[in-house]
Amino acid sequence: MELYYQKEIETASPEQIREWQNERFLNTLGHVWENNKYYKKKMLEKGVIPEDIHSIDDMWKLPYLTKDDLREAYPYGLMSAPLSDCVRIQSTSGTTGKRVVAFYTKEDIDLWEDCCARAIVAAGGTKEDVVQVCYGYGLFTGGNGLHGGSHKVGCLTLPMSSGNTERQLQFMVDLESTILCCTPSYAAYLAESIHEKGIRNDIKLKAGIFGAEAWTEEMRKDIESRLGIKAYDIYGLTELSGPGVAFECCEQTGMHINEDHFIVETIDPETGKVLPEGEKGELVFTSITKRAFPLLRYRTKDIAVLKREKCSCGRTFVKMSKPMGRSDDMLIIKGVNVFPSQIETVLLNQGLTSNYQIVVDRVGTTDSIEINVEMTPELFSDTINTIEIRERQITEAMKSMLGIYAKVSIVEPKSIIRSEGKAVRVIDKRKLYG
Ligand code: DLL
Repeated sequence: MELYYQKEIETASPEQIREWQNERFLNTLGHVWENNKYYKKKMLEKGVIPEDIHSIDDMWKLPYLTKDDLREAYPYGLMSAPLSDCVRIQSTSGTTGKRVVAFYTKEDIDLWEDCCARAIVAAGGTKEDVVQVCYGYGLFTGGNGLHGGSHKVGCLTLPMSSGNTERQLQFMVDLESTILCCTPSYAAYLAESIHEKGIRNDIKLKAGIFGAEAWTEEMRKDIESRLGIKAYDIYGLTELSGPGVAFECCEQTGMHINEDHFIVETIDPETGKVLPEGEKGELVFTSITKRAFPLLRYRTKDIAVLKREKCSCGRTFVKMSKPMGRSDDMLIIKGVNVFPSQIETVLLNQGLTSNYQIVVDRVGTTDSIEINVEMTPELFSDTINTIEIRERQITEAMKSMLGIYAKVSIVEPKSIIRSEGKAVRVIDKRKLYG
C-alpha cells in the first residue's frame, strides 16, 4: 500500500521544511506587497515594509487578517493576481451576510488538490479505490477539493454531492465504494440508514475522511464501529483553499498541517500575542504557495494545540489537535457556517426586533436550528393565521440567507429572558468539542 502521496515532501527534514517556508514566505510577501493594495495598506498602517522582514522569524511584525477584512475587501480587494489568471471561485458564508469569496489560479487548484490527495493516501487510498464524495459540490470547497484529490490519486471518483441518502447507499453498494468523504454527521446518518436497511454486509467501505465541522473521539469510535472503517479527520477552510490544510494519518492523533504550503502560528485570541508551540490558542495561517488569494497571518478563530513530535507514520509536518472550539460565535450546522449576525440581519429586515434566541440541537445525527423571536406590538393584534404566514415568510428569508432550513417561531412579547450582561443569543445543546 502507498504510504505517501508526495513522500519527499511529507517526510522532509525540519531543516528542509524551514528552508522551503522561508523562501516561499518571502516570495509570497513580495507578491502580495506588489499586487495587493489592501494588505499593503494594512502593512503601512502597522509601519512595516518588506525590507523589515528577513525571514519567517520576522513574521510577527506583519498585521493579521480576519474575516472582517475579507468582508471589507469583498469581492476583489484581497486578490493578488489579475482576474484573467483566475479560473475558479469557491465561497462560504461570511459574518453579516457578505460571503467569503476565494479565488484560484490553475496552479492554486493543482496544489490544493495535492493537499487533498495526501489526505486520501494517508487514509489508505490507492488507484484501486472507489471514493464516494458526498461533501457538497458547488461553492462549498468540500466536494471539489476531495474530488480533485481523488482524481490525482487515480481513484474511481463518485461525485455524489450531499443528500439523497437512498441514492448514496445504492451507489455505495453497487459500485463497492471503499472510501467515504463527507461530514462526520452525515457519515453517522449514513451508518444509521445502513443498519436500518440491513445492508451492513453489502458495504465495502474501509475508510472515511470526515471534516468541515467539529466531531468528538466518541463520534469517531461510533462511526468506525458501525461502518467497520477507520475514520480520519481532515481540516481546512475556504479562505485558505478548502479541505486539506491538515489531515490525519494512520496514528489518528491529530492532523498533519501541510507545512510546505502553510505556516501556522498559535496566538492568544484576546491579546493577539504569539504563543509558544504546544500552547492552546487560535490558529493563524499564512499561505505561502498561492498566487490568486494568498492570505498572510489569517486568523481562523479555531482554537487548537500544535504538537511537533516524531510520528509513527514518518511524516514530519507539525500536527494540530482537533479544533477545541472557536473564539468567535460562528456555528457550524449541518456542515454550514452560520453566524448569529446573519440571523439578526434577517429578523431586522423583516421588521422584527433583536429579542431573539437561537437554539441548536442534534437529534440523533441531525442538527436542528430553531429561532424564537418575540412578536412586535403590531403583530400582537394579528390573528394566528397572519402570524403563521409571517413565520413562513421569515423562514423563507432565513433559508435564502443561511442556505439551510431553520424553524422560526414568533413568540409572545417578553418571553425571551432578558440578560443583565451579554444577551444569550445562542443555546447550543450539542456537545461538539468533547
Ligand atoms: O469546512 C472546508 C472543509 C471541507 C474542511 C471538507 C474539511 C472537509 P469552511 O466552510 O470555510 O471550509 O469552514 C471552515 O470549518 O474554520 C473550522 O471551524 C471548521 N472545520 C473545518 N474542518 C474541521 C474539522 C470547510 N476537521 C471552518 N474539525 C473552520 C472541526 C472543522 N472543525
